[in-house]
Amino acid sequence: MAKKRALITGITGQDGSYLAELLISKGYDVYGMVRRASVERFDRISHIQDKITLVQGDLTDQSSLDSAVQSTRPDEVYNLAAQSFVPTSWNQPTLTGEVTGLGTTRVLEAVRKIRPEARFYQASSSEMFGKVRDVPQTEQTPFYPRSPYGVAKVYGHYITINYRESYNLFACSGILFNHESPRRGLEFVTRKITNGAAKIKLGLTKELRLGNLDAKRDWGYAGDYVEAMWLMLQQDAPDDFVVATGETHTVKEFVEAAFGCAGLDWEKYVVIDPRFIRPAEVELLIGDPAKAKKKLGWEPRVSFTELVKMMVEGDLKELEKGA
Ligand code: NAP
Ligand code: G4F
Repeated sequence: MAKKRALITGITGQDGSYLAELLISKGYDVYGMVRRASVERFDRISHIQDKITLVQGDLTDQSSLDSAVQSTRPDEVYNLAAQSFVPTSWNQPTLTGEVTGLGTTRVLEAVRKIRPEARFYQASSSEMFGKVRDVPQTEQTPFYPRSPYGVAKVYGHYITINYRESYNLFACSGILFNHESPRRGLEFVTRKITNGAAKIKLGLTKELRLGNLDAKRDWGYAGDYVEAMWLMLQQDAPDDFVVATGETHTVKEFVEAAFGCAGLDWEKYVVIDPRFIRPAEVELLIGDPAKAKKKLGWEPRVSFTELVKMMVEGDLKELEKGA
């Protein structure tokens, strides 16, 4: 049987790198879309670069997306590319709308016109629940986004459903709660904390400046979550799924656990800095993954404690290597 072909937008990101590894292990031909940059930053995929094929494209440019779909003829398209950092979405609200919102329509258009038989995955977000209407949040919970990023993701979610219903595309929206890993971007709170704790442990810095420690998040491991993306596209019919652990923790609990792993008392080092407080906050996220468990047979494997430990150890190792 011919090998399946998958196109991943956002392959240089955290999730793109784990998804590419997963699809390679399943025997796919993996194509990744990358943006042109003056200096290439393929750190997360350098270990698999000889096993994947990269094509150039940008979510703001329709013709590049058409070419990417035309040249790769994918059976599955995973749209992971986005302006994904919530605070930046207040500084660059129209760019966020263009990339994270309209970019989804552009990828869907390329699929509709050129490869309508391809299955499509949209990287939707628990940030869409914002000021939450239900606890825990399910596929039925109404959205109330609290950032330009959240608003753009709501658009991406509904345009995915609309293309499914209008054109009969096999299009799925995965509503994923926060997921982290040693490959998480340094500006996101978990990695900022584990990297900060590791630097303090190694004497490279003296403090860690953070914003709201009371916000609660449902944090899982990115390696587990990309399996749910793949499973969604293997079903008989397209559908939307919440992917979460069902557990929530405050940022403060994450800080305590991470500093604990490094053998440090966090209260001596963490400074609250108003610069990191957001104009509007998402106070509480906790997802109910019951549908994903029942229909996809998906369950998270890595616990909160294991995740924190994996990230602190990863940062210590990386910093010690660089020292
Ligand atoms: P990430 O590490 O920030 O990666 C984002 C990717 O998007 C990068 O590969 C980036 O490329 C690419 N990108 C940005 N703008 C682009 C553009 N204009 N054209 C083409 N590519 C562009 O994000 P992630 O954590 O892997 O998340 C993957 C997706 O899931 C995102 O859509 C995110 O919004 C969504 N999501 C994430 C979480 C989470 O907790 N991680 C939860 C729910 C949903 P460069 O390397 O060139 O910048
Ligand atoms: O790690 P964060 O920046 O992630 P956030 O805003 O929840 O967004 C992430 O998860 C979404 C899924 O719900 C994704 F869609 C999105 O792409 C991204 O991956 O912040 C988490 C919490 C916030 O409440 C924030 O106010 O941590 C709080 N926080 C406290 N101090 C901080 C800081 N966040 C950051 N980034 N930096 C701080 O210093």
